[in-house]
Amino acid sequence: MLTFHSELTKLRRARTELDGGLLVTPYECPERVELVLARVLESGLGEVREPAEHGLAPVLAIHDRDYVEFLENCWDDWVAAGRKGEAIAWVWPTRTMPGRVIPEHIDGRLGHYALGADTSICEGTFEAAMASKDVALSAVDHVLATGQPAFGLCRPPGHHAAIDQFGGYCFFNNAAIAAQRALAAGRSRVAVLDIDFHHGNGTQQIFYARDDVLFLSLHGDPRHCFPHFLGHADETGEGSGEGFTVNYPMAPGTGYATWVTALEDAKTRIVEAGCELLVVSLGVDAYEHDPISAFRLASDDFTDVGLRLGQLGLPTVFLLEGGYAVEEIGINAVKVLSGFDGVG
Ligand code: SP5
Ligand code: ZN
Repeated sequence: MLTFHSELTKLRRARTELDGGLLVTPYECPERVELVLARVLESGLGEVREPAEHGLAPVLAIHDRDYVEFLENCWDDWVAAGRKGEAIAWVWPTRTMPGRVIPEHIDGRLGHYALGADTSICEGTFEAAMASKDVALSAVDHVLATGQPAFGLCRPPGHHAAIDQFGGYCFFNNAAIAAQRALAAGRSRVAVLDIDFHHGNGTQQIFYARDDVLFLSLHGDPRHCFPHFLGHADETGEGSGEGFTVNYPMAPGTGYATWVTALEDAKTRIVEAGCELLVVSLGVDAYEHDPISAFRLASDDFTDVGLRLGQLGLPTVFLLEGGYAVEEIGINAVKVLSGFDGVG
């Protein structure tokens, strides 16, 4: 399987993440890319290619222009306001203070466009997010052109990014951008299967009222797990999208036997909906030793995941999402890909 990778994805190196009341070094770091790339190369998965530059048009097919402009200018605006640290949101519209007017001050704008305080914006964030979506677009273009699978080594990840919100380490929703690309290329229905430990709230919101994208997510129950406010089983889509969102929230501590039952149910629904292309939001943070997650998948389970996804027989693009147990992130991601290729 081909891998698409860009060094430009490493342009974001945030120094701070608010975690448990402390400012820690972010879990989502550029070393993740190096670890996955090293494993791709040493496993002989296949050729590694640079993505093309795809510009902003495919981003604007998913995200609002004012949001994209906010991301492009946020760091400069923050510096111009005389701030010393990284840009972290700290005041929000809330249930009692709905926020009808987008603020002009950077502090208010950050709260408007952020869904949480886990993700700081630093120099290079916009450029890295641009490279990440280019990786996703070149990977899906390869699948569309050849029918062969591809892996987009995306970073920063994308599935928490909504139409006009960033957070959960995500800025542009790479999976949504790729799915939209497949529709634009003539596919009539696409599945986005999200196996990251965290619910893909952004992807769900983007496609919630649509029937051309089937979104399915296996994740930690939001009663206990980030992002906490979306991803319940009774969220099934709205309007013509009714039935095209499928959530499998599972308790912290869930192991592979339960998890794979959800995966098989998701596969059945993908077949029943007649999806013509599969986008896999490939987080590997369901791994038992992931530092911020709570499922108990073992390393070898990831090979089986790939094998089971391969059974669908669909043109498939894998896009990296989360996965933070540094050393194992490359091993586990490549296990899924090798399992899919039938060489696991
Ligand atoms: C793409 C992706 O996987 N995003 C996940 C974002 C999660 N951010 C909040 C993490 C909270 C971690 N708290 C863990 C406490 C252990 N020190
Ligand atoms: Zn995750």
